[in-house]
Formats: sequence, C-alpha cells, structure tokens
Amino acid sequence: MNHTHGNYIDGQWVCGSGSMESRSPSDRSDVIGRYARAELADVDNAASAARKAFPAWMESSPQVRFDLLDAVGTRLLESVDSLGSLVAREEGKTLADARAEITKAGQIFKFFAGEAVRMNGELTRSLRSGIDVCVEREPIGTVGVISPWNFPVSIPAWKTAPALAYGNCVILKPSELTNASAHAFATILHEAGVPSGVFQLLMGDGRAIGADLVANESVDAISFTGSSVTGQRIAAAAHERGIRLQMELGGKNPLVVLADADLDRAVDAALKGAYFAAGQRCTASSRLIVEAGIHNEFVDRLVDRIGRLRVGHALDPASDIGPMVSAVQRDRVLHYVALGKQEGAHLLFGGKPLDRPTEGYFLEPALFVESHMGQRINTEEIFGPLATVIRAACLDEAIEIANATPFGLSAGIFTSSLASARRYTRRSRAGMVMVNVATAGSDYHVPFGGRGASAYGPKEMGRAALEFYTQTKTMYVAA
Ligand code: TXE
Repeated sequence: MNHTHGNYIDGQWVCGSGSMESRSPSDRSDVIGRYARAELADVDNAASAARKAFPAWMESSPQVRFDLLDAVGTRLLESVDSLGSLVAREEGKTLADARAEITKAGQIFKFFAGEAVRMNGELTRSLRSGIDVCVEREPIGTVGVISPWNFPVSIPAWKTAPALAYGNCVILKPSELTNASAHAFATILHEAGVPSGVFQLLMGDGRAIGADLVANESVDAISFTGSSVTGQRIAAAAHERGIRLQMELGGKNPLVVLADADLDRAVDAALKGAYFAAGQRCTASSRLIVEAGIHNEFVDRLVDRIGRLRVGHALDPASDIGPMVSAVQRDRVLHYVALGKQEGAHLLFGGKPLDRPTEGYFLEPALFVESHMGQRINTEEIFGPLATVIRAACLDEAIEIANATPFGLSAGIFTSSLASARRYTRRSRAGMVMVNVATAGSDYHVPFGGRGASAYGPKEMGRAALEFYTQTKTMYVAA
C-alpha cells in the first residue's frame, strides 16, 4: 500500500511530500489507501489554473456543459455498486444508504446538465421608450467547495454540478475523513473529460488547506457544508475578502407526533429519521416531540423497534446501522450521553459502545425520555444515534418546543388533521417542513436548506442553485 493517490490540479494527478491514510470506521485494520496532503503551493496552482480555464469554460456552449454533466451523471449511475461499496467502507453508512447516495449524485448531474441548457435571462421593456432591458445570468468565477464526510459524494455533487452547469470553475476541498470517496468522484470527472482547471481536487486539513482556499485571492465564492464553528471561521475570512458565501450548518430537527397520528408510520419515521445513517445527517430527527395522550404508547413502540436494529459492519448487508465515522464523533456522542444523564433526562435505551468482530466505532442507538428544552442535549447538534422524547400538552406547545433552538433546517409533524398540519407548517421556523414524512430525505429538484443558525446565503439544489452560482448583468439596449 505504498501508492499515494494525488490531488487533481490543472488536469494532472499531483503528489506532494505529505500524505494521509484512509481507514474504514467499521474495521480499523482495513486500510483503504493513501492520499496526498495538499500544500499552500497546490492551492495557488489550482487557483491560477482555474483562473486561466474560466474564460473558455464560461464561453463554452451550453451543449458542451450539458454533455459533460450528462456523462458524469451516467458514470456515477454506472458505478453505484463500486462507488457505493467504497463510500460504505470509508464513511461507515450501510451499503443501501451508500448506493442511494451515489444514485442521487448521478441524478443531480443529469438534472443540472439540463439546467445548463435552460440558463435563461429576462427580456423586458425599459421605462424609457425605445430601450430594451436584458437581464443576463453569468457565472461568478472560481468556486471553492468545502465539503463534510457524511455525504462524501452527493454533497460535492450538489455543489459541483450547478457550479459547472452555469459556467464556473470548482476547487473541491473534501473532508480529510473521506478522501477515497472524493478521489473517486474526481476520477469520474477526469474520465468524463472535464477540461483542465475547470474542476480540481485538493485534499488536506481544513484549518490549513481549507483556510488557504478561502483566503486565496483568485477564489471568488465559497460553498460550505459542515459544523457551525468552522462555518463561523469561514464566514469571517470570506467577509474579510468580500466574497460570495453559502453555508449549510446542520440542525436540531424536531419531529412532532400528535395524538391523532398514524402511530405505525410516525414510529417508523422517528426510528429512521433519528437513527439511520447512525444519526449523522443534518436532517436527522433528533428531538421527538410527542403529545401527552400517546406519549407512553409511542415510546413503548419506538423502544421495541430500536431494540431490533442491527448495528454492524457497513459492508454487511444485514446491518441497519454502521459505525460512527471516527473516534472523535463516537466520543462526542458518548459525551452527550453522559451530559444528558447529568442534566436529569432519563436514558431509556442504549448509549454504550458496542463490540463487534472487527474493531470499529460502533454505538448502541440511544433514547432519552423525560427530557425538556432546558437541557443541552436538546439545543446542541450531537450528530449521532441519539434522540430525545419531549412531552407536549398540545399542538401549540409542540410548536413552541419545535421552534426553541437557534437552528431551523428540517421540521416534521405526524397528524391526521389538515388544520393542525397547516398550523404547524405556517408557524415552523425551519427551511423545510415535512407533513407525515420523515425529517430526513430530500429531492434534488427543489430548494434545500435551512434558516437561522442552520444556513447562510441562498439555498442549494433545484432552480435555487442559480441564485448562488450566477450573478446578473442588466443591459439597456437602444437600436
Ligand atoms: O466538521 P467541520 P467536522 C457537524 C456535526 C459534527 C461536527 C464536526 O455536528 O459533529 O460538525 O464535524 C473543513 N477553513 N457537521 O469536524 O470541521 C474540513 O476539512 C476551511 C454537520 O468533520 O465543519 C471539512 O472539509 N475549511 C454537517 C469541512 O470543513 C475548514 C456535516 C467540514 O468540517 C476549516 C458534517 C477551516 N478553518 C459535520 N476547518 C452538516 N451540516 O451536514 C475545517 N474545515
């Protein structure tokens, strides 16, 4: 295992002096590969290659951009099994989840292939006679994409695809925990024929290479998904330079279950929303707000289902949940389990590390009950298989609890009352609201993103992506 996989700069695979090893969180003895650690000079080289490539890419025919994105989409869809296995092995999500992620990434590229062709402007009459006004959309330039580990292919895809479709160049800085997945994604773009400098990959530490990317004067915009703390650092640096910024920063998503809900469906959505993907989704249902009349029955049924979840190696098809991505993430969840107990919540199920035949970061899914909003386990993002149940007397109290965090990404309600559902959807402070649907899971053709502390800047995906990845130019034309 001496080979080092390089960064992708100006159409070449480049290795510097340093490298990082990627290992499976399901089995610490499983070494996936070695990956080059970018240096400051690599950031400079990538940024100037992008600057050089931008004019031709911006001027390229929409058909050229359609063809490239369509080819990338096809290759992603053809590699659902191989790339899915790699993502499961490296990130720790189950094979089924990983395959679904690659499928979505492929579909996103196909969608934005079409958007490249549909990139329309606006033609209108001036208020002054004899003058026409044309509002044209143009790309911004070089976009730095800084991505996390929890969706190591689909998040780079949903940022890269619109950026390229609208004529921008991209420099991707993936999480250092999922270099193998990012390298495989870059390989697909390379093989599909992306022109040199239009898409590049820089692997390395966030605080070094990620920060250098934000600071580089040839980078015109940053799209980031990750933690609030890192988001604040990036925002400070981006504002200093006055560049365009979009951030997706996680959540503390409420799922309200009213007494008139279909309990089977509500329990199923709570279980999957809270625990699948080991709770490592920004849209995970981490707070289950249950109306008093059905509280006990809901909890009994949920605990029964949690007890039947199989936690194991991500590549084992029998596993419902894989390991945590890293020791840091596992210890973070264990810290919150201890904190919840100290704060007086009752740990009804789980919360302990699990031994499995291979050495990995396995955790028993945890459920706290008798919990309330005065506890930090209900206000801070934990990002693991840990959910709380909070009792609510009525719909209005449930809404108040649901809105009582600075976050506002996804919010759900289970009820058979249209009136209750509409009251909830109107009063929710989240960017995405689900009625009788789990809080996790979203489509690529409509806006994705949150409010408050969950997001900054324009939404992602669908037509909303146009807002971030293009800028308008207003032309006044007289004959
Ligand atoms: O995220 P970081 P981490 C949350 C979740 C999780 C916590 C920590 O709560 O427990 O974040 O995860 C790069 N300048 N989410 O430490 O640090 C870094 O290299 C520029 C929520 O992995 O935010 C990586 O590529 N870049 C979430 C990316 O930022 C920097 C998904 C994210 O890393 C940088 C993942 C810097 N100074 C974690 N420091 C979601 N919203 O879905 C780091 N990076």
